[in-house]
Parts: sequence; C-alpha cells; structure tokens
Amino acid sequence: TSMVWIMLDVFVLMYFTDCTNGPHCNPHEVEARQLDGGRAKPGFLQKIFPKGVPEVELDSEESSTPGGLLPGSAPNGPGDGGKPVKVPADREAEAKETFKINQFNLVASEMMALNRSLPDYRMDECRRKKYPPLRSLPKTSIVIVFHNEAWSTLLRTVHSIIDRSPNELLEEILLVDDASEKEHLGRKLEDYVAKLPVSVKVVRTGKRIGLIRARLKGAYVSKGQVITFLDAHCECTEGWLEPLLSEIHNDRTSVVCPIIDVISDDTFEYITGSDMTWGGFNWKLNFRWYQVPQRELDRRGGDRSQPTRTPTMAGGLFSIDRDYFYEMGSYDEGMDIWGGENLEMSFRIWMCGGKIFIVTCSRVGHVFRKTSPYSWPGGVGRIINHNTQRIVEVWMDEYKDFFYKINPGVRATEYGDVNSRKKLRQKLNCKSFRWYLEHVYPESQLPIDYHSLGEMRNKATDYCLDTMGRKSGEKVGLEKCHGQGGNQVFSYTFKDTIQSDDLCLDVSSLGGPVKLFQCHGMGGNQRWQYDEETKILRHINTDQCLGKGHGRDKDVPSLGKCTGAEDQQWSLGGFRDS
Ligand code: LR7
Ligand code: MN
Repeated sequence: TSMVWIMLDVFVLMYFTDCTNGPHCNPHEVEARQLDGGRAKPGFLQKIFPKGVPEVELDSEESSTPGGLLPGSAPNGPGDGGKPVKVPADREAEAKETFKINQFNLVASEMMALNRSLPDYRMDECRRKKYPPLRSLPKTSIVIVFHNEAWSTLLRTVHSIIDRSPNELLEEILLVDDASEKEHLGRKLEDYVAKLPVSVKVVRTGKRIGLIRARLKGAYVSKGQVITFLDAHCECTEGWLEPLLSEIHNDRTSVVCPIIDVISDDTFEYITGSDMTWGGFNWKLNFRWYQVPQRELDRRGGDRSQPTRTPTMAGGLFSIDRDYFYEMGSYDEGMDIWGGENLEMSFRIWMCGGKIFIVTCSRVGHVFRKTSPYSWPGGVGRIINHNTQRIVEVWMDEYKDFFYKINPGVRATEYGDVNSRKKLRQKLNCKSFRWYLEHVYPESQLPIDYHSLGEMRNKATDYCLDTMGRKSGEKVGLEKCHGQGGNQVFSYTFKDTIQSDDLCLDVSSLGGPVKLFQCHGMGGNQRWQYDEETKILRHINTDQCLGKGHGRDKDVPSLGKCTGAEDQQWSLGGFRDS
C-alpha cells in the first residue's frame, strides 16, 4: 500500500484569490490558494496525538509578575496552565459576534490573564542543557509589528517575553504599529508600556506599509546585537530565548526559529507542535510544514534536542544577528502587506552562505487563524502574486517555470523592479537555486531533474490529464485540453513520478483507480515509466498502462493491460531530451 507521507498541512489556511486564470477560470476549478498561517482542520489533533493530547503538568512555581505590575494570575484562572478557556453560555453570542474583529475568540482572550501561566513544555534534554553564561550571550531587541491587533493578545505577547526571558538578554521591545485604527493602540498603549520594567517602545509607521516594511522600520531603530521578530499574538514559554541566542553566539550566520506551537483561535488552549516537522514549500510557493526526513534525523545523531536544519522558515518568529541581517540584504522592500518574505529570506540565507534552524529547545506559541482579519489594499491575489513573483524572478533561476506553469494567471500582476535584489544576489556571490535544491532540500516537491513539464495529452481522445483541483486521495481527472497550465501541468521526474504540485499519480491495486496522492519520494505505488517512442506510460508496480477513460468513468483515466493502442498513448508537454 501507499505510504502516506504525513504532511502537516495542519497549519494551512485558504484564501481565495481573484479569478485571474483566463478562459478556464471558474471558481470551482481555480485552486484555493493555500497560504501560510491558518490552523488546525477538524480532526488534526487526533492525527498528531493518536493517543490523545498529552496531559501537561502545571508548574506551581510559574507565573512570576513583571515588576509587580500585574497580580500573579490566579493558579486556576481561565486559560492558566495553557488550558482551554470556556466562554460562559451568556457570553457565547458576544464571542461569536466579536470573532470577526480579529479572527479569533476575543472574549476568551480577554477572560485570560495577560500573564497567564504556562507549563514548561521543553523536553528533558533541553532543560538539562548548559548554555553559555548570560553575560556572554548577545542581547536582543524584540521587534513586533502589528496592524489592528487586539489589546489582550498584544500585551500577552509582551508580558510573556518579560516574564520568561532573562533580563540580561533583553535590550528592548519595539512595538511597530502599522497604521492601526484602534483607539486602544494609541496613547493608551504608550502609557501602559511606559510603566513596564523593560524598555518597550512604540514605533508608528504613519501609513500602512505592510508587515515587511514595518519590520524593516523596527529593525532600523533597534539597538540589540540580535533582532528577534515575533508576531503580535504569541506567548513565549520558559527558556525560549537562551537556546536561540546561544546558536547565534556560536555562529552569527545562523538564523534561528523556535518551534511554533499552536494557540487555539477558539479556546486559546496551548497545543504543543511537533519537533519532527520542518518548513518546505510547494509549486505555488506556499510555505508548508512537512515531516523532517530521516536524512536530517540521522545528521543530528537521533538527538531531538539538536537544532533541525530547515529548508524554509514560517517567517514570523526568528532571531538573527543584526549586522548579519543587513549584510544579507535585510528584506525586499518591494514586498507589500503580507506574504513571501519568509521564502525569500529562506532562499537567500541558504544560497548566500547562511543557515536556518528550528531550535527544538525553544517553544513559542502563536495564534493560528483561518483567515486574516485586516484589509488587503488592492486585493489579496494582487499582493500575493506581486510578492511571489519577486521571489521567483530573483532566486529561482530556471525552476521558476514550475511556479508560472501552475499559476498561469500570475504574470498579469506587475511585480515592480527587482534589479537591486538581483544585484544583491550577485554581490553576495550566492549559489544557484539548483544548488539549494541539491544540498539543502533534496526532498523538495520541486523535482531537481525532470523529463517533462507540461500537459499530458491522450492520443485517442485528445483530452488532457487534469487534477481538477482535487486533493490527496482523490481520483485524477481527464478534461478538454485548455493549454493554460494550471491543473493540467504535470511533470515526469527523474524519481519516476508523474506529479502536479505536491501530488503524485498513485495506484495501489490492479486496474486502478489512478489517484492523486501526496508525493512521498519513496517510489512504490508512485513509480511510472514513460517510453518516448511508443508514448506508453507504464505503472511499474502493477505493470499496467495508463489509458483514456471508459464508459461510465469517461472522465477519469483507466489503468489496464498494456496494449500500446492509441488510447494508451500520451504526449508529454515540455518533454526534454536527456
Ligand atoms: O499590513 C500588515 N501589517 C502588519 O503589521 C499585515 C500584518 N501585520 C502584522 C500582523 O498584525 C501580525 O502581527 O504582521 C504580523 C503577521 O501577520 P499575520 O499574523 O496576519 O500573519 P500569519 O501569522 O498568518 O503569517 C505568517 O506569514 C507571514 C507572511 O508574510 C509572516 O511571515 C508572519 O509573520 C507569519 N507568521 C508566522 O510565521 C507564525 C506561524 C505561522 C505559520 C506557519
Ligand atoms: Mn500571525
């Protein structure tokens, strides 16, 4: 049977882009764009914790108070110990009504103490680790950008930093307000943070500049040797900072992320994420979590407390040496509002000599949301397409074909001038994208080598293989060829797969059906062999051939005894002689 590669598409959220896919554009066929962020689908907890969510022990010595400003939260107040908050029946309507303001349960958040207690979630090895003395570690500025964030989540982020970071390591906290329109984020915020026992400053962008440029603004005024970026709805847990800073202390070219745990957008329950996932991406350049491959587990000698090298980072939570940040070209200022900067930085850091780690001894919670609550001036699609093109044009060399073929409408969006970023790549003498795939991310969903990239046309019917926008586990379809790429783009790869984005043609029994399945990279039911002369596509395990649809199943391809007849002949678009 097919091995299901456990892909943590747990944290994937869907936005629908503007329909820009030309004549073939119909809301059911245009694939939902899957962007980072988001949160658990129903049933995901069962997937991660088949035996149930582990009980966490309450540490009674927790819950220090920042300079006596807040009363220690009651040991069993709402949300304490990371437990879920139960909104009382008479406030449920209010919770439902106010959910859309921030796309999380505001009532639940407000019921909790700003300094709620959290257990120490670290694994034993981490707790036992000896880090360099605090005075030899670099100090960090913490930069938090926000647009219309709720008071309670923003301040809970700030209090969790103050309460759970050694004072010696905190240079300052910079709250960068990206033109919020909420009264509570005005004078009230400045007055509040002025009383905190740590330097907390509010920086205003004046007009809405988006999270990328807002971070640049925060970075620019920061004074610490290290910059740590956090989203505005996080909670740092015990011991989160030392392991991050000591990695940078060991090697200033390391960019380091904590494990990002899930704070439920509904109950604010703190749910620990796996230490066995790393960051990847698909053909659409959406950030995705995938299982850490054996290769990387072996490199760490099986020690789960060792930092994991990760091909990409989620983007919101990481530390970087400040000078190194600037040497490496900080961020692409041409990127708007949201999205893409995390992959851009990931490619750049790896290709230009740095490295990115998930430091498994550091855990920070983040409220994952299903959709974003704020406005996207000019439209979500336009902004995402703009930012993503800036990545692929500068960093992906010939591999940008995958992105453009699967997103044919994207080229209609302007992406501005990327010359200064291309110059940066030259100046830093960065390696090729192929090098990145070979050395950092051989498990990538982008095939490093491939025979073809394009449509797959059946000789007898002149119909094309089409994913129909279906998901893993569903049947692949057959449709009139539209020549627009998108759902009709497949690649026949050197790993003998036929894949479209991160889905591979997969057959687990004689006679089919032919399904789409997460590409697992292990051959098996996903191995095919194409013969350029006869145009026959043979499924290796079953020794049967792909054919046109028959009878009632006209709209899905068949799998049967290889005859070599026209109904089993396929021409592969973008076939390259090798
Ligand atoms: O115009 C804006 N101005 C802002 O200041 C839009 C947003 N923001 C702020 C916002 O208030 C928040 O504090 O920017 C921060 C990030 O925005 P979110 O929380 O809406 O984004 P997200 O958590 O869905 O997005 C993830 O991907 C983004 C891509 O641009 C950023 O890199 C986010 O930092 C990143 N968040 C994380 O990595 C947390 C884990 C999510 C995952 C996976
Ligand atoms: Mn966020």
